[in-house]
Amino acid sequence: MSMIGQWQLRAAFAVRLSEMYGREVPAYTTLVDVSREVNEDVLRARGADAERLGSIGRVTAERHGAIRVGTPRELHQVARVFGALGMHPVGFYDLREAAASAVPVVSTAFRPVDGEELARNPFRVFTSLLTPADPRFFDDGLRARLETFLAARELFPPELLALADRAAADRGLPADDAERFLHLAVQAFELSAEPVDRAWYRTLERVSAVAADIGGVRSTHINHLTPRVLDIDELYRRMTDRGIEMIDTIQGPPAWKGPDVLLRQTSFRALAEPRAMRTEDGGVVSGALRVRFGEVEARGIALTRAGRALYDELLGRVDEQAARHPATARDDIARTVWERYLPGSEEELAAQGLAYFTYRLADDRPRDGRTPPTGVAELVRQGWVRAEPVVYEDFLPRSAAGIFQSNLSGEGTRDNDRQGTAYDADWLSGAVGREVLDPFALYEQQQNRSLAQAARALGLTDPVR
Ligand code: OOG
Ligand code: NI
Repeated sequence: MSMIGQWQLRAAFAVRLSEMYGREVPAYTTLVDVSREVNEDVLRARGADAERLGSIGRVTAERHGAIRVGTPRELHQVARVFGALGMHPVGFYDLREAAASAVPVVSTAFRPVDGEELARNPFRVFTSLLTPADPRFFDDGLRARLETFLAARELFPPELLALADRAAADRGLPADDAERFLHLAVQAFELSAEPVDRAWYRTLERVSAVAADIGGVRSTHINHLTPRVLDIDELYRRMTDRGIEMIDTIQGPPAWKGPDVLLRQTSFRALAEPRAMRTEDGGVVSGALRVRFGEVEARGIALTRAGRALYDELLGRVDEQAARHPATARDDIARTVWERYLPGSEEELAAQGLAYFTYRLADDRPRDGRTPPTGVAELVRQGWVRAEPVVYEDFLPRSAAGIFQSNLSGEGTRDNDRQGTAYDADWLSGAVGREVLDPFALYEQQQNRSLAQAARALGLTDPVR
């Protein structure tokens, strides 16, 4: 029987999850349609340039999902399911610190890590883990109740996990098993019809709407599924024109005339969804919860550590100026700051070591026996190699916190007099049961490999810098 490889499983899972989410949240389908229209228009207007950060095939299929789980055990199971799809945990995000309201989670993103796999299908899932042990949010009593509740539920059936382990070990599954695996995997992320214990949900909601969404129910669900768009400002306008209420801002870098860097995100507001509720006297009534929303994003070039430090510094400057000039639109302030401090071209970003590029031999490189120069910048300038930007595959904690926050119903409560529990990438690696990879190291590897290959092909022995 034919084997379905891991990347095919990943692509099929993304498609089926998208179909399922479209049935559950029809506005998502509108978002996908409008994104496709915008992408087609951008491709027509800009031609090949529109595909500089990914082929239109990749971008059209590209999605990221977001899920939230309650315990390290659940997170480890998630890692097995996504491991089957060739996705690995990358990056550590502490949203407790990035958010002003109560977002008691730490997160990572499961995604493919090598260039070829990303080009085949870049599906990724932002995955958050609840932190019941953080006393700023949960007192001892609530923590104990929450942990007992979480320990008693099962998010992923044993059959799904067994199939996942086989897919990871054999790098794929026979067609029949693949079908069963995909069915069970999508089902695990559907919104459950089981009535929500209203009193318990409310108790958690007073602390944090996110805590209630995670720990107030006996199952998990996809929170949002995000398409990628080539012009997010245009997307925002078109969604608004259709009468869909968007959050106030586009998170991340401002619109400006220089290169797109990192990630810009926005969303339509969380919609009220009907959910059955079990009341205190055991009856079931119909209620509604507002937790799921429709995010959309535009991706730019991956920044180096230095580039990222500059980005964070610029955000700080924008905050400072926005506080001093409350009457000026934040976006205008941001654009001015960007134009002043961020290099306005890919060449400059590369020359200053602020962004990642891969390098390949130019088809029309000199062939007259000349010896190529040894420095990267000169190799590019004299037409020996071409630089191609590396797309940012990860997330931004502050944007993530902003997206969480703008879609929460209440602020929740948080006791800042208490010391928060410290978590880091190492701790999360232990919880996930596999190493949480460093995104910068992955980008750097990709860049260095391409440079080494180009240097070898040109017969250069000196390391190219
Ligand atoms: C995750 C929010 C973060 C993003 O794209 O930054 C996120 C969530 O709401 O669970 O998905
Ligand atoms: Ni998201």
